[in-house]
Amino acid sequence: MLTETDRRQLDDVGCLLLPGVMPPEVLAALRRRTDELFEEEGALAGSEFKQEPGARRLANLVNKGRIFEEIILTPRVLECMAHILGPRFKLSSLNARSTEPHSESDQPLHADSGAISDEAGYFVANSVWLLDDFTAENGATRFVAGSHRWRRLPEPEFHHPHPEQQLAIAKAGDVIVMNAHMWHGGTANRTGAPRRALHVYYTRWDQPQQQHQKRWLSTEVQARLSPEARRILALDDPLNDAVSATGSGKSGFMK
Ligand SMILES: O=C(O)CCC(=O)C(=O)O
Repeated sequence: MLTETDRRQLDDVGCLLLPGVMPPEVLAALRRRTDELFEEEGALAGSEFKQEPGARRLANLVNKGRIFEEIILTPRVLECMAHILGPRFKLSSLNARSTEPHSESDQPLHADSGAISDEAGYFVANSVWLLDDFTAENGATRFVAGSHRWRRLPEPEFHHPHPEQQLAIAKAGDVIVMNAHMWHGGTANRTGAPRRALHVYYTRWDQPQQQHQKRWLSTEVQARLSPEARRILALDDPLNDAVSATGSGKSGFMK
């Protein structure tokens, strides 16, 4: 399904817009469940991973609704992940991030998990699922095209604009796939409404999961998962247990 132009864009720019991945009923279900969880979890929302000034977060979402179990297997997104990460990869985490109305500053530019590609290639890739339109005013993700190829990280606390940054302007229901070594970050929301998104984050087979899924998923959820979901979550992979079990799930920079 990926065209040669799409592949080249992922290689050269580092991100690709997939329009209309979420049909209206899926978008509505994801919005509903995300809002319910923000309501239920209140001040604790996101605490399994991290909390962030100016944004509300949720973590460990595969454990928190069947709709999330389904979206981690979206073929168009998995095809992009395989292009970036190679044929063997797994889910690293599924979190939500809602930029708060009238938030004051841009999130620092970063690569996810503070990762620089290694001798085997790229090992982190993210997909940003837009639950609201991303506009120039409401906190669209910024990115620096090609920076995944520079093999270095931006300075810490890079809140200011980068001279080469662009904004990922897109519609609710779209997905933006990113080589997560590419420098990127959220921007300030200058509107009166939240800007909600999910981060469905994958990593190469030999790397730790950001949230060790086997430890974070309830027995009930694990028991009902399809073989395909078990595989993408690396639930039956002893190597994943060895590399992921020691982490707290909170380490690394922003995701
Ligand atoms: O939500 C966004 O616009 C991007 C956020 C991001 O890059 C992060 O939290 O690591």
